[in-house]
Amino acid sequence: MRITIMTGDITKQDTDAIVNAANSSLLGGGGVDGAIHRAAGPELLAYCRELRTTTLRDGLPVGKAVATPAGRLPATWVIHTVGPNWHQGQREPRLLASCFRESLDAAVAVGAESVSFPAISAGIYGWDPAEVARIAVEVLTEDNPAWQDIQEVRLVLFNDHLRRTFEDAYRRKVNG
Ligand code: AR6
Repeated sequence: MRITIMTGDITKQDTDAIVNAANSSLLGGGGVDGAIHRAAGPELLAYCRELRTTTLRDGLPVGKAVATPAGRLPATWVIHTVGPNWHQGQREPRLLASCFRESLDAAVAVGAESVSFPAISAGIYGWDPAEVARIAVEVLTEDNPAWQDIQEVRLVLFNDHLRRTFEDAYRRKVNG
């Protein structure tokens, strides 16, 4: 799995899947969630609403992920995951690690070979971006045979400062 760290807008990525930092309702919000729904068009919300009336009546729990088609986006799939909310006391690293892990599992399940991630929980949900970067890199460098068909993971950060934070975390990880 090749890991690319870049500055950019995740809604523009042409990877097979992009990950949405959603909330449990799956019915949209601000930040990257709002941007993804705006760019994808109403079809994406319709898929999410359908999940809420069928398999996810109580919403998507923190740390879980679910895939839907991506509407008008260049990607084929949107993988919605719910990061932990620091402001609500959800501060365990394993919850955020689970978002990255379950998103890759969901990508494999739909046959996606390339996946773009945003900095889950590093915005409205209030996590320290350096901690998000550390956890993301930790999971993405795991040698997990279940993810062997994934060729590329793109970490798509909204500004250069955040990109550097992720690059530093990656460098620290690979250099031991
Ligand atoms: N492309 C890439 N990254 C982006 C984009 C974009 N188009 N837009 C924002 N970001 P956030 P969270 C970055 O707040 O902290 C929503 O209301 C942003 O700069 O989107 O997990 C949901 O519905 C930040 O670095 O997600 C939830 O209620 C990162 O994406 C809640 O926010 C994540 O910030 C989730 O909060």
